[in-house]
Amino acid sequence: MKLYGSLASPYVARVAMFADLKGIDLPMEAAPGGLGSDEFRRINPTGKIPYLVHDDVGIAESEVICEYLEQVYPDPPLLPSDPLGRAQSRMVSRMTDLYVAPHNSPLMGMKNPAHRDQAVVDRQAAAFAAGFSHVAHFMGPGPLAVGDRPTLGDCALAPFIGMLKRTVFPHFAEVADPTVGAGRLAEWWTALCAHPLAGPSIETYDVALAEFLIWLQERLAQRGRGGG
Ligand SMILES: N[C@@H](CCC(=O)N[C@@H](CS)C(=O)NCC(=O)O)C(=O)O
Repeated sequence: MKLYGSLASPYVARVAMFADLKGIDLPMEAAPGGLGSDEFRRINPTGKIPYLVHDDVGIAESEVICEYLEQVYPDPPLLPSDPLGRAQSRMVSRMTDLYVAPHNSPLMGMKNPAHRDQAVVDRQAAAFAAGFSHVAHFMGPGPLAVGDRPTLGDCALAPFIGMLKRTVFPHFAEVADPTVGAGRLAEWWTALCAHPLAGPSIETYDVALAEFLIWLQERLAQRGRGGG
C-alpha cells in the first residue's frame, strides 16, 4: 500500500491522521512530476493528492481512501458503531468538504490589506460562519465529533481548522475562529488536541504546513525578485 501525497495538504493530512489513529504504517511518496503534472496524471488522472495504490489499484478522494482503510483495517474502528453516529461522523467530513474547504481560495492573495477586496472578504467570512455552524449542528454528542473517540469526521475537520489557523484567522479579523471561546467547535478542538493520538497527529500536520508556507513564501519572494 502506498500513498501519493504531501502532508502539507489538508486532504492528505486527513488520511495520514486516520492511518495514525489506526496504527497503520502508510508509506508516503511525493507525486512524481508534481501535482497536476502530466507525469502524475498518468498515475492518477485527476492529478490530485491524496492517491492510494493498493495491489496495483488506485483509489482517489480522501474520504473514499479513509472508508477503504476502515474496511481493510477494521481495528480500531474509526466510525461509530451505530448507524446514526456513523451518519454524524460522515456528515462532519462531508460538510467540511462542501461548506468549509471551498471558502479559502478567494482569500488567497488578499492577506496584504493593500490588495484586499473588502466585499470578497465579507462574503467569505459569512460563508465560513455558515459552514462552521453547519458542521457544529450536525456533530453528535461531544466532546469529539461523535462521542469521546476520534472518528472520520474529526480527521476531516481538524486539518482544515489547522490550516485556517495559519492562513486565514490571523490575517482576516472578519473570519472568526470557531475553536476560540465557548461553543461546540471550541469544545471539540480542545478535546481533540488533548487526545493522546490525535493531538500529536495534528501537531505533525501543523509542522509540515508551517514548513510548506515558508517554502512558498520564499519561492514567491524569489519570483518577485525575478528569480523565476
Ligand atoms: N476532493 C479531493 C481534493 C484533493 C485536492 O484538492 N488536493 C489538492 C492538494 S490540497 C491537489 O492535489 N491539487 C492539485 C490540483 O488540483 O491539480 C480529496 O478529498 O482528496
